[in-house]
Amino acid sequence: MNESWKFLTEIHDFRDLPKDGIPEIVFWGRSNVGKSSLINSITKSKLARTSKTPGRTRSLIFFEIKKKMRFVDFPGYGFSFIPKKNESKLDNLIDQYVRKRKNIIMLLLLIDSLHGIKDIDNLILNRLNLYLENKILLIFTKKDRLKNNAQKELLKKYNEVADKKLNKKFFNTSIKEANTIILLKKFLMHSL
Ligand SMILES: Nc1nc2c(ncn2[C@@H]2O[C@H](COP(=O)(O)OP(=O)(O)OP(=O)(O)O)[C@@H](O)[C@H]2O)c(=O)[nH]1
Ligand SMILES: [Mg+2]
Repeated sequence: MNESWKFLTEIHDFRDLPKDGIPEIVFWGRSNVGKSSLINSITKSKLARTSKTPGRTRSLIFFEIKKKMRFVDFPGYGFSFIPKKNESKLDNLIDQYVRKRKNIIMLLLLIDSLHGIKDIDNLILNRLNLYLENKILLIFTKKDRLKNNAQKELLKKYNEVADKKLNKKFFNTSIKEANTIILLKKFLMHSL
């Protein structure tokens, strides 16, 4: 069931952002980490385009439910096969959005459970902390892919880093494990 989540708009320019106060929750993280898939899981829809090819999403995509809340599907970072000319405009848009957009109530930074927190994630996190420090949540995705105990132990370590070192609330999720999605969804819906 699609609970009346709708595609709202695709933004390439800061000036085109909706001018209202509807709260926005941003999904960000490395290319292919599962941002669009997580949005689809939470909204029980296929609204966000997912792909096996990294770098699929190249603009800010907005979904909305009943004029109450928006999810923003961000382009992934760390994908190096995009022409630089197009990237600087996108970087600029993201930078402006993060710095100036008052509607942001939360930013979910997605981390692949198997790969953990990379240098580029730390770089992004440091910058985000300047503007959105207490609105950032870490989401460790694709936890169904952890097959052995060593991998599961590593996720526990990443969780500990998130909590103790980075001072962030975190969730471990898999689009294949409904309970993990329900837990996160409850938290997001109660944040209004
Ligand atoms: N096993 C597993 N695969 C997942 C999960 N979430 C996403 N995937 C897969 O990971 C791939 C990338 O997912 P996307 O949702 O397109 O990732 P994205 O972060 O939106 O990617 P970009 O838009 O390119 O930055 C797809 O093949 C998904 O099916 C998960 O929880 N478990
Ligand atoms: Mg995507």
